[in-house]
Amino acid sequence: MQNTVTPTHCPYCALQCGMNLTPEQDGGVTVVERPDFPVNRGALCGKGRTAPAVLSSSVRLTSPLVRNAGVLKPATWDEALGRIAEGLSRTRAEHGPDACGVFGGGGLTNEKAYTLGKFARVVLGTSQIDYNGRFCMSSAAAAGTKAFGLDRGLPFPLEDIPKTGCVILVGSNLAETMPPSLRFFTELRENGGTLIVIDPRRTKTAEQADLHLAPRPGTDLALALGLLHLVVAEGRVDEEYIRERTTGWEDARAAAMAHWPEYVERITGVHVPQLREAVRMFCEPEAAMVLTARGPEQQSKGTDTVGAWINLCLATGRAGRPLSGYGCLTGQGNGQGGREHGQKADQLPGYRKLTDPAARQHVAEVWGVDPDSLPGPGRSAYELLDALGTDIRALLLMGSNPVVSAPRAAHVEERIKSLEFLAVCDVVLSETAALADVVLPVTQWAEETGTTTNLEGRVLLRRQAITPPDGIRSDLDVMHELADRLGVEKGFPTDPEEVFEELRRASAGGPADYSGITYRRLVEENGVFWPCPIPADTAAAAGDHPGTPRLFLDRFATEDGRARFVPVSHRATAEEPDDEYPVLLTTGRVVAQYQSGAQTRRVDELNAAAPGPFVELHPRLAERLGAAEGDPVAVVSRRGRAVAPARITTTIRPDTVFMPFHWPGEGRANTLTNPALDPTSRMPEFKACAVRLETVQP
Ligand SMILES: Nc1nc2c(c(=O)[nH]1)N[C@H]1C(S)=C(S)[C@@H](COP(=O)(O)OP(=O)(O)OC[C@H]3O[C@@H](n4cnc5c(=O)[nH]c(N)nc54)[C@H](O)[C@@H]3O)O[C@H]1N2
Ligand SMILES: Nc1nc2c(c(=O)[nH]1)N[C@H]1C(S)=C(S)[C@@H](COP(=O)(O)OP(=O)(O)OC[C@H]3O[C@@H](n4cnc5c(=O)[nH]c(N)nc54)[C@H](O)[C@@H]3O)O[C@H]1N2
Ligand code: SF4
Ligand SMILES: [Mo]
Repeated sequence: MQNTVTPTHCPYCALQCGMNLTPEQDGGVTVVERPDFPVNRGALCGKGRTAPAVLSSSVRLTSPLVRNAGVLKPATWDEALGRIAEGLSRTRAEHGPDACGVFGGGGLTNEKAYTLGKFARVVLGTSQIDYNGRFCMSSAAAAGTKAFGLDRGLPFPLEDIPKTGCVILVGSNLAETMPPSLRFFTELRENGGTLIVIDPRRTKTAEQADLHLAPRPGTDLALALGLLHLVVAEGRVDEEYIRERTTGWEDARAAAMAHWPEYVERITGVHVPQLREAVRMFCEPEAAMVLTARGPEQQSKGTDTVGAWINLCLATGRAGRPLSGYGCLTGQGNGQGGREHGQKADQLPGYRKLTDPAARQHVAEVWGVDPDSLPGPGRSAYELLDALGTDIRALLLMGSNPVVSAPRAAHVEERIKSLEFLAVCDVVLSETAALADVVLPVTQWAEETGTTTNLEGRVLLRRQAITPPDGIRSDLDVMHELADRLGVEKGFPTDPEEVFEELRRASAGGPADYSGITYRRLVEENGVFWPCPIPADTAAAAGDHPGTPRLFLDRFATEDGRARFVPVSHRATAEEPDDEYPVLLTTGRVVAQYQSGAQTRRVDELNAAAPGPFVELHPRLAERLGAAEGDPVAVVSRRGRAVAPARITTTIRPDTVFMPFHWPGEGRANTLTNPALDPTSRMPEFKACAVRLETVQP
């Protein structure tokens, strides 16, 4: 491995930028440009560029830790694994398998996510598994499945974006959250296309737009319905497309017609002429796209909201046609693959349903177990965290830091503390790992091999470039060892390619079919888009199917091949402002920190750029409050109180404040957020809750 360049991918977001790694004398790696990967063509954001800093032993865990007399202390692997096996088996014996919970992450490779789901169902026999992707794109996934019969973030490659006529970006700040992807939108505008951005804040992304609409947080559903109303009123409906490729238009149309532009203006704060302008820009060109991200999705009505945007695409004939369609910009490194292979409460590998008898039969056969032994669906992420310490007494957590990232975080933290047993696998001592009884230090991206599936549905191979430090093992090793100690000796390989070979078989015939993909193809072809089945012709071998960069061009993945309109109507957020809590809080990200910050808060360059939390507010609101730039401001909700310095800017609506969620402690945004759940996706309302502001003596 010495002195060779290893082409691989970034450990962070769903863009999965390509990068080359060269080994250093001291055992580390340097990131160098990798121009041959089409998504980023060599460009990287600061997080990707500095990712090797988290490999250095000074910031990471280097030994297992076991809690003794209340204190976490270094221990041998044997002792640490033994304690976990004992904690889980005792809980299971005393309280049944569902008293053991498992919590995963959308940053885990496909191999890990697959193995974690199998571990929960086969080794522990528990139904109680879910993961942080529930907090991420689950509303878009639910809406996509309803409308198209299939959920793949983008149904087309990013390279289609510059060639379409208009893109509506709903609640995405990709200039900060996926910086290299901005290029596609710049090229779109250079080619004469237009960009509409919908965000309560005039973000770096909104600055690039031809039209920026700034609705009140939590009102995107009304906005989309208002646009559809205008599409109908202005005679811009594609009747022929609706007849040939969809069902359910009449009901959806009737629901939209109840949303008059003036009514929508009152709800959203977006003026009618702007709504008309958006409709004109979206409908005039031959092709157009709607892309959503967390803004409209992380709402207690996220599924309906995305459904309304899909309705707009369907009514105008802008789905399943070249250069047109609806897509969701998935967030985490393996946000797409992580939701396909069985760490979600209701899923089996290949994006199969846990409640489908044929799916259970197929997967049980691959796993060599009785289908009846597989548990049914469990709780969603927040509901699982909320049940800790009561129904769920022991938890194995891998790839998430809910103490910082879960809604109503003080309550979740208290639930985690009330567990009888907590085991965490991580690369650093995250705020959640610090509460564990056992912490296991695991290998990272550059030290191990595995596949991820990026936001385009492109399956990629991340390759090992360096040897991990002594004393560290991979998540796959951990699950192998635990399975063994819990009496399941076979079926948990430690070699990622061996796991992938099994995943191929488990996914075969499912919606997310990976059976035609091999590690070799991933190297040779720079990634393969799923579905990629082995062709039915038995003479054909893996490798004959080209993969599917573009979905739905001939038919949708529903039984009749037609897309389904969903009749949806506006409803308020779970918590509207009132006299006591008169301001809306929304939350999100800054460019230099990643998620709960567990990794990026350990990188000096990133901390220098984004040292801590802040409360973004409009000068009018700041004046009423009597706060000046940099003054500490308390933000108080029904869940709790957070304090952070004021950042005063005219780029935010005067009725709204914004906080990034990357930090623990006093400035933790999630102390405030509302865990009101979407009824379908079980997504919490991260993007809108009622707060009041108070000044604080510095
Ligand atoms: N730097 C950085 N990049 C990241 C991440 C990170 O933590 N840091 N995380 C990755 C992950 S997992 C994800 S999911 C993605 C998320 O990527 P984005 O969705 O782009 O990120 P957010 O900042 O959560 O939200 C986007 C925008 O939604 C706006 N918004 C807030 N409320 C509303 C609303 O009610 N309606 C509308 N329309 N907009 C609203 C916010 O003002 C914000 O600008 O980023 C990925 N990339
Ligand atoms: N208020 C508010 N809250 C939010 C959001 C928001 O917009 N607003 N967004 C939500 C969204 S979209 C998301 S995706 C979540 C994300 O929030 P989290 O789930 O907390 O995500 P991370 O901070 O990425 O946590 C990943 C953890 O796993 C560790 N890790 C990384 N790689 C590996 C690995 O390979 N194996 C193991 N075992 N560990 C690993 C990291 O060090 C880190 O501690 O936050 C959600 N929370
Ligand atoms: S945009 Fe995402 S994938 Fe690309 S370098 Fe930055 S964090 Fe990594
Ligand atoms: Mo996410």
